[in-house]
Amino acid sequence: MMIRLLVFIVLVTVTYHKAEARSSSPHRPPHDHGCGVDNEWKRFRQSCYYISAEVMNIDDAMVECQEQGGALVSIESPIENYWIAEKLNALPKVDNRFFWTSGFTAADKVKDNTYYWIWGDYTEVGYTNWAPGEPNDKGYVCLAVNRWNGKWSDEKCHEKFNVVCEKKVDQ
Ligand SMILES: [Ca+2]
Repeated sequence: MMIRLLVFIVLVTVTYHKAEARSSSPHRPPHDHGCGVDNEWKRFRQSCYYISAEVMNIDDAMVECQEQGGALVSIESPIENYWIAEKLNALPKVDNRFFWTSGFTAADKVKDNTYYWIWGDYTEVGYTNWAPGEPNDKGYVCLAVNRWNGKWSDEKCHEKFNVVCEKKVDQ
């Protein structure tokens, strides 16, 4: 009788723990937060972010993000800007204070040829966080974010900076 009771308790315990393990990770393997397992992407809300260890110009930055499975970052809200700046700020050692984003300028040919800023997916830049006096450069310029305060600056696209990549989380 005692043995039967013990077997019953063990079975109930094992079943309970199995059910608990299933419910805590219904679809994904452990450590996968929607950004893939065992890589350097970090999750924030509905996006994953990757910060390159290497510096490069904007053309190489685009290729780097594509090879990593994403695209250059678009910063669309204060909270996203804050989160990114916090991550950049916490980096142990990088040479530059600027990091590339997907922002670039385009001329409105239909209107008066004035320039405005768009993100890599061709949506117009809405929320902005320009540093005082920015944007102020001429020619082929791209949008960089300052690691120390999250403020934006236009910088020559051929400059070599680290890169922030973004990819949307699969729903
Ligand atoms: Ca500038």
